[in-house]
Amino acid sequence: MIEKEFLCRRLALLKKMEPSSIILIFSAPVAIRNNDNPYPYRQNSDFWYLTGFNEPEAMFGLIKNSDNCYKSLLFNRSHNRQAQIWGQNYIGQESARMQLAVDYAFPWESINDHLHLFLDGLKTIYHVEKQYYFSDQIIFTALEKLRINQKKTLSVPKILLDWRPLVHELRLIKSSSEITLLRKAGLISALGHMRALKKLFHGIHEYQIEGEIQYEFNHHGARWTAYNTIIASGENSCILHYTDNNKLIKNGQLVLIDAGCEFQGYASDISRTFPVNGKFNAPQRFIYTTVLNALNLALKLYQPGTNIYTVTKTIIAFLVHRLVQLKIMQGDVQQLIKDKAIEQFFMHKLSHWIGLDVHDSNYYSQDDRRILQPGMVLTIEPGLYITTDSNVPSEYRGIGVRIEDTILITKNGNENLTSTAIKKINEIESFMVKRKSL
Ligand SMILES: [Mn+2]
Repeated sequence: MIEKEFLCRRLALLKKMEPSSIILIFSAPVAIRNNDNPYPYRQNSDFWYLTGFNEPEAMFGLIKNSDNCYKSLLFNRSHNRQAQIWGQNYIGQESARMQLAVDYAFPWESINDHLHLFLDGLKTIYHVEKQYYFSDQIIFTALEKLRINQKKTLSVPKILLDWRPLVHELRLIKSSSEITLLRKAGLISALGHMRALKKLFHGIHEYQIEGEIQYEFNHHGARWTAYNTIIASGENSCILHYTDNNKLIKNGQLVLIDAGCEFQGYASDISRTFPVNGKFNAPQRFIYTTVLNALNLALKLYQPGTNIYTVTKTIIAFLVHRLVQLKIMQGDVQQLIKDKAIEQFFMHKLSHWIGLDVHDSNYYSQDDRRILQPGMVLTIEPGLYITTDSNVPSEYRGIGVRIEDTILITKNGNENLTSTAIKKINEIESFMVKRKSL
């Protein structure tokens, strides 16, 4: 039987829906890597959140009739013995009704024949336009069928709304079972970084460290990464989404690692920056300490009642103040803050939500004034990236540092889900001395 939690989520969503409405959510299509060879399948997170169903070519619908009667609807692939032999074991309609607790289930290939009958007479359709080409086609076909028939017996819903504000609002606050999975994802990701630290030497390629991290994730039951791993040595660390990972790691460099696993659908996001030879030199140490202190300050500030905007303001003031002291920035601190001069060295956001997606609840991703409350999970990721062409004292050029943890907002503050990955300078340096005997 389906876990109760999926049913609770559907009920919570139904409460938010307009009377006389239907919400339509499509599963993700298979993505082709080359020729007939697909990428590993990953379900659409919203579809998963409401169904726990991992097949492509499916549509989940929730209907709220005007008399507050609720029904659920699924179109999915038919069970097929021939396909099963090739490893494609679709559950089909009969099992879907039981396993996924839906009232109606129809074969996917009949969606254009049947969907319009479920829209007939309702006032509102919730659909996200332009998410997938095929899903727009299906909705337009159904609406067209109703329009053609309108004069006879069928009637067309007049209102089209986006369901993301409703679903993403629910996803913003994690349940206790989601928190359990996020904790595990955080721990496994942290262990991946610890393995990277153990295996980091000059003379190997960045992708070899990527492989070590992948090994550790798999070893603990996390098959996939939550996003493409970044292993950026030396000045590559100043390229924010560097995923080439194909350069040789050299003595004396810092290596910026941004890697997190996906555990049972839930993401973690960690960045660490390590010195290849086991010791930070003076300029590396100044930059690293600045970023680490910024992270520690944010860890103190994040708690219920504040918001990302307020914490970010404090962190930027701290960074500017410190960079002026280091003579990396020049001028009046208040003026530099006003002019957003920090964007030359820190050009991304301090925090983002995380959950089923690494950038989670994306309908609310721009809303940094949202008041934090227990159950929200977000990252803290201050960074400083000083490109080789920066107009700063030469010893700082080519240094890029990001340190990132994933936290859960709790009743009294926050819980760091990724603290197992060490980040204090003395801890990193002594670990790297001892590691040969580990
Ligand atoms: Mn992040």
